[in-house]
Amino acid sequence: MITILKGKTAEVNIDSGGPVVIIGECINPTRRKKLVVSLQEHDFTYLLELAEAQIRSGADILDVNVGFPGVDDVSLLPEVVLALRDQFDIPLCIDSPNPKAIEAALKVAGGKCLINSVNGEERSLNALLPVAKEYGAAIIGLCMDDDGITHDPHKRFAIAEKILERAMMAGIKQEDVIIDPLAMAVSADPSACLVTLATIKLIHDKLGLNITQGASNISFGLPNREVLNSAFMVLAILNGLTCPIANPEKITSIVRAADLILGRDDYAVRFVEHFQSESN
Ligand code: THG
Repeated sequence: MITILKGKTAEVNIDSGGPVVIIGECINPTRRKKLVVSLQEHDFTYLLELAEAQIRSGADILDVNVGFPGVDDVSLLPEVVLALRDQFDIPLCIDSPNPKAIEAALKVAGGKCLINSVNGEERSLNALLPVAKEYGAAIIGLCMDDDGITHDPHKRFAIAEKILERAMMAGIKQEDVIIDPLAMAVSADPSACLVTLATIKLIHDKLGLNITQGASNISFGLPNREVLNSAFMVLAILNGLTCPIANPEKITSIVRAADLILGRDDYAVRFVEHFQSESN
């Protein structure tokens, strides 16, 4: 299954049998005070620096989230999208809990964006599927619904199936549905990672869809988070994760290694290139 996303002219293929595609997470005010302050002042210099640094480190797509307390995201999200569009030809992943902000951003974005995110709740499906169809966007579907988050992989899978079915009924192609199985903190629940890995495998094997997931959720509250995130990342890739949302500065090396090991990097071209460009 191939999901095609577009920037202004550039295309990125997320291929469920191909190399991993990295969605850069850093345009997100969580724990980035400097981004909040600069966005409040409508100064996009730091935002553009974050974009540039992530692209240099291996991001194929940029997640764009401007959520902070008091923000008017219906006006700010499209402004930020335009500033990024002006400077970079990279597909965007529009990340907001507010469907109105997502729609406002898609209106100005052009290309083919990814909506982050839809979930199995009726309210979410009804608000966002028509918007995705109208603007030709792909969607990320989170495996949660009106009953919350389940710890049964088969139930998470059933939610993924429901999102896919409803998306197709709304006229969205199946390759434009990417599933996020949800990853919870392993410090709070010893089986949290196993549930996610089992869900990934079910979705990969039975639906063949592309799969995304935040890289750092599992390690909340623990030391050496990067080691844990990396170990989980390679296991998730083996099970069918194809487009993680992560910090490219921290994740690209392990992703290139996993692709090489899994036979998705002929003659180690991308692996070698990555470490050559890192040492420059
Ligand atoms: N699924 C989907 N979308 C998501 C998430 C997900 N969007 C938001 C989030 N999770 C992914 N994005 C971020 C953005 C920033 C940070 C973490 C996740 C962050 N983290 C710490 C920091 O920088 O201090 C540490 C991260 C790091 O090691 O760099 O800022 O799960 N669909």
